[in-house]
Amino acid sequence: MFATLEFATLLLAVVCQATQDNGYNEILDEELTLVDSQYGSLWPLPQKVQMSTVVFKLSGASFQIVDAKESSSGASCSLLQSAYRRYDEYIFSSARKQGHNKKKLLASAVSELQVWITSADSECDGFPSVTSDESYQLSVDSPVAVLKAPKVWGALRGLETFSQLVYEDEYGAKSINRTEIIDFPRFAHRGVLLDSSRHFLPVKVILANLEAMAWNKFNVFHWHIVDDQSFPYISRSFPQLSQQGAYHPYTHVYTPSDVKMIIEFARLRGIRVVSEFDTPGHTQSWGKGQKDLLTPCYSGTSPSGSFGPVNPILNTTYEFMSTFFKEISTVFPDAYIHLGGDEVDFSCWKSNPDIQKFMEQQGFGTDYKKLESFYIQRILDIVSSTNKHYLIWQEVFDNGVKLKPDTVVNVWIGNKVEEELQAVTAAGFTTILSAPWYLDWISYGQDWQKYYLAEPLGFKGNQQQYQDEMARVTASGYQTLLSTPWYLNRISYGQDWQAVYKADPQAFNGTDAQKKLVVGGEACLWGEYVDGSNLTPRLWPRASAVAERLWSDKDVRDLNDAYNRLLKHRCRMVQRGIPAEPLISGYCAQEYK
Ligand code: CP6
Repeated sequence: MFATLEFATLLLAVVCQATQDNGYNEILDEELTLVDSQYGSLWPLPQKVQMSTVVFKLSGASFQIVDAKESSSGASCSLLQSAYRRYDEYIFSSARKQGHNKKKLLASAVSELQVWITSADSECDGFPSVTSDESYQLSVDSPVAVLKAPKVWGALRGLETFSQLVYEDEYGAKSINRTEIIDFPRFAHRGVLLDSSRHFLPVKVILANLEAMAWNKFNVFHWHIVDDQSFPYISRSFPQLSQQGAYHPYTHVYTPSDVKMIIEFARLRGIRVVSEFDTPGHTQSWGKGQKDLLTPCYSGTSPSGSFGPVNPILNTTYEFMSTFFKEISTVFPDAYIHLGGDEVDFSCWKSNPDIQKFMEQQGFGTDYKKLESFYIQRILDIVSSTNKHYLIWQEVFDNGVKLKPDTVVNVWIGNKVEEELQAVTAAGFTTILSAPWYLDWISYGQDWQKYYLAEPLGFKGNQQQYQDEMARVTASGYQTLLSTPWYLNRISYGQDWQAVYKADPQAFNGTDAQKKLVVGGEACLWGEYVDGSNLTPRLWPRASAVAERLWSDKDVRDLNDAYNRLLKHRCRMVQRGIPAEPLISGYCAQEYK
């Protein structure tokens, strides 16, 4: 009796309002599920694809990937031989070798993929570079498919494409359509930035993501290896840098053999490893193991005990940098080193009387950009003397540092991107774009704080939609339960890959010559909010959108077609063992185990 009465008054109104952006995504979602792509699951889309409706079977247990007889590269090329094994495994996974049709050739089957390196020098034992030829031609026919590429780099890209063409028919038989593909990248520099300083990234996680990069035809791993928070790189010349500056001197470090392994794993997949040692800012962790490297900050007339950017007025600084970058130039084989140069905070330099005196002596007045330029200029000279080229963040260019003509300017600041690209290329510099692709930018920052501070009783403030609803419901005398502010699935809600997909590196006002100077772009996953536990699903398939923008023709922008292919591409990554996050509701034939 009592129970029934009470129950009647206990009607709960659960407030779960949809927001406006939600509605938008629902509409897009509907539109995007209409048709299957004529291009199957190809990602990124090749430059020219002719796919026929004629279907061949891969002849079960006997199908092989082999060197073409005419190929300039043979059994001694371990890069290719290991790629054949990898792709054989991807194509057949476990489904193989139980085939009944062992030697019996099917009437219309593909029995071999012949890989034919056409140039005399296959570059099998070399390192990929910004000028590497990644082009290839793929002809899928019966009884053999042929993959022709001038260099091994194109063969690697073509093997990935071939594996993407294979699908299972309704009986589970591996099938492939007759297809002709001519392919090459739109941009030479297609990078992913990972940050191993804000959080240590286990080697296994880095390798897994290099693997996924190859599936997406990315070719640069921009390794932002050290920063303020930690120094995990073990230096031969200055072991105390990691001993004092790493999160842990033995477990949270990259040994010389770790670094070697990462570089070789990347090379075997046609990926360059471009290391970044960011100075003079972002160097707090360096100061722990290297006395007098950083600028002592002053409060009034005495040192405050805290430190600022690298001290640019001491000879010892340049002696240290000289030894350090000599080491780096031998450890990392790539022709480029990223020297950072971003976000230099002048307040500490300004507070230091020795620096003030130096500024006077040099005639810099109070223009600390001149001091920054003075420092960077000397670092650039040091690095040039090791015969390396360099990349720098855009501030170095913006501040008027004199740069060598081969410098690559990395544009990252999100406003006035077009103006910046215009200015950099007008000055004749090569540039790569990162600004639209900060994949760490979710609802940026520590969004738990927003959830934590949202107040169920705060509806008098009337600041948010749900607060009106709460006021209305409670005014009618009902109890309520609030869910709106705590939708933990809302990141930047919906399919944020679409905005990423649309951004174009060459969409600025400039001559054709200027546009040629844009050599590519990078997807950046800064490390503040990611470590080994969430890096991979946060990166994929969102970085895949960047991959297609940088590889495929500029007119490949159809979101419907992209959506259909990306769904399958994402399921393929899941099937190959990468926990790529879903785009939206749906399922994969084989879920992640
Ligand atoms: N670390 C370093 C960072 C960033 C940069 N450099 C950064 C700045 C702003 C955003 C994201 C990342 N975390 N060394 C700038 C290139 Cl939004």
